[in-house]
Amino acid sequence: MLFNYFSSDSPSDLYKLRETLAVVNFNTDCVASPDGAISSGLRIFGEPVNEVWGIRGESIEHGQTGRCSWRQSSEIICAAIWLSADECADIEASTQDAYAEILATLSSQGYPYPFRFWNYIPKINHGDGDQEEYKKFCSGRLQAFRQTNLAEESFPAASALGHHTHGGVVYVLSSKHTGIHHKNQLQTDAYKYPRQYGANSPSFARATSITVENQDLFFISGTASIIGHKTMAVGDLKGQLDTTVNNIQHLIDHAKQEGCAASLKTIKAYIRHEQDLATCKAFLETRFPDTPTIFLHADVCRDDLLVEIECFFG
Ligand code: 3EB
Repeated sequence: MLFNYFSSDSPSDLYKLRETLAVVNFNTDCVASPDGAISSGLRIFGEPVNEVWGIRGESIEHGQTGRCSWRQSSEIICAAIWLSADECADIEASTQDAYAEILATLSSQGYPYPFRFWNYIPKINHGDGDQEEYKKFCSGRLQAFRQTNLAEESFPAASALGHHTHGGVVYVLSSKHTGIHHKNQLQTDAYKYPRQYGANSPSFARATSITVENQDLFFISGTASIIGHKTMAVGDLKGQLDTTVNNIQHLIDHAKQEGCAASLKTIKAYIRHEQDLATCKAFLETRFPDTPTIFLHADVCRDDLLVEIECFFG
């Protein structure tokens, strides 16, 4: 059984637990860490905790293939790869290489079906038009997916955010069996966004569900205030929160209709401006009072988006 929780214990203590699949940490540089933590480069608001993924009742094997670090249980692997600050200077080529390497590792380890990606890169909104870092990142990712013959319908759930340190990281959960990748009827599929959002569209599904050893898992991608392909409520935090949570609720209702039995376990909220923290916190505490939530300082990939929210159901 896959579980996710937030813990203030150190990554090395968390890895002493045999069930720990991955520890993602915050408030550190975005570089591979000797303690095995997946350092994100993001700053966390409030008490510093780590994001922990575990597999109940299993022991975890770990290793390194090329630049890719991984930990695996019988059914799920978590793999991570970092981009150095120098590599981030050419984010398109470096993203393509990193994705090619991580996808090759998932296959060679025997878990060829990625179901959830996280991407944290520096200066995500720097550059104009097609030269914006996020758009170049999207081009590199899409080229790697094409090269690996991963079709649009197989693009998994993802989040892509900017942090304020150097270097980048991609980490992924992947399985031996395929998941189901969901659309949101309220939003244009990201991989079909019109040309104005970049030469190569973002490659992700709005949500992915997968059943692993009889457990239903459901991952909602980083979700923002977008309806169709347009940003809604520009400059209006409350309006963006409403639209975002409405998008999330729509995905939850759709998953329930399809028979998904997973329940909401954790939320990660990414906030562009620190001064918006209190409002975001109050809003999510009202909407999801019983769900452990962390708030991270991050740049959202469209510069008019103030907040992005992702959810895990298990
Ligand atoms: C959006 O809906 C907002 O490029 O992997 C959300 C989740 C967003 C994932 C990605 C981007 C990504 O277009 C941005």
